[in-house]
Amino acid sequence: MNFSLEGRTYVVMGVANKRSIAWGIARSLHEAGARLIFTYANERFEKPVRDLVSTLEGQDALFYECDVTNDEAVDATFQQIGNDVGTIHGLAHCIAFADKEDLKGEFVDTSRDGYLLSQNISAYSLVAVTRAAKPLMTEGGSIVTMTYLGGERVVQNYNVMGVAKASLDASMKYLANDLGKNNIRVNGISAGPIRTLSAKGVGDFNTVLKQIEEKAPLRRTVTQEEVGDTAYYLMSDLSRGVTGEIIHVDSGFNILG
Ligand code: NDP
Ligand code: N5H
Repeated sequence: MNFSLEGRTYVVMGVANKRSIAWGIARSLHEAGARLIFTYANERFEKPVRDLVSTLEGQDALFYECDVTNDEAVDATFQQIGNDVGTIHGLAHCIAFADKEDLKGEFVDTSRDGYLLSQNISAYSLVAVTRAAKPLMTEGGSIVTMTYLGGERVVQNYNVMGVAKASLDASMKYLANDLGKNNIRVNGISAGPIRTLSAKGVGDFNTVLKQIEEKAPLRRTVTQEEVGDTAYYLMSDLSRGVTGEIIHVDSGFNILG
């Protein structure tokens, strides 16, 4: 069995900066020998992403702008990727967004627009990119999305994002069922709290981190590298019998009552 990712190509969506979980995934896949393709929401993120990727020795990466709220942009991006590289072997979807106002107070106050915005970017986008990537995955492959415990149970302040992650988790399972016959696996990684740009400025993040350090079985928070290595497992043939699954990389916090 060959666990190297040499000769394989993976699309990584959602690198904002060096703290991004997507960047942890990119580094793990790079270490395993994969060729990487990066997408970002807006052209102003191209330079920072290119600068980061230039630190990956010998990586012959490609870069594309792709706002996941725009179906034409998603389709055009994957068509272009197909023209440029032909076959891809997987995709890491590390994208979420909600209005800051909806990440505090009571969920009952969520507006229709705020609810739909978070569903659009954080959940439906997985369906859109999976559909667009499928024709390029001619040798089978693996799609990985990022989720959080707040989609399984109520976590204070996560609110509208919790409902979006519940949608994302269910979408992941329906996609896994559809694409299994094409030998494409679809799985989620449920990460414990990690300080990233998205997490910055959201209510009580320090309290959440402290709670993990005090209560989680491993008594520490997790890192982008640990999530990255689980993504490597899910992309590799080590996980060839695993689909429709959510793996918690959270120091075991989710088992607590
Ligand atoms: P980052 O802020 O680093 O990444 C979030 C990414 O979402 C950004 O790269 C941003 O792109 C992208 N994004 C937002 N809107 C769009 C859009 N319309 N089109 C394309 N991309 C978009 O944060 P994280 O690394 O923390 O987040 C990655 C994933 O991990 C998310 O799904 C998050 O919910 C999940 N997660 C995070 C946890 C944590 O504690 N940090 C815990 C569990 C799950 P751009 O910068 O180009 O705008
Ligand atoms: C219980 C918690 C803490 C409270 C809730 C946090 C939810 C965070 C997720 C969303 C995706 C954050 C978000 O959309 C922030 C934006 O409103 C503002 N930020 C931005 O626009 C920045 C610049 C860009 C890069 O961000 C995005 N997303 O595009 C949850 C935490 C313990 C765990 C956590 C932080 C989970 C998660 O899903 O990220």
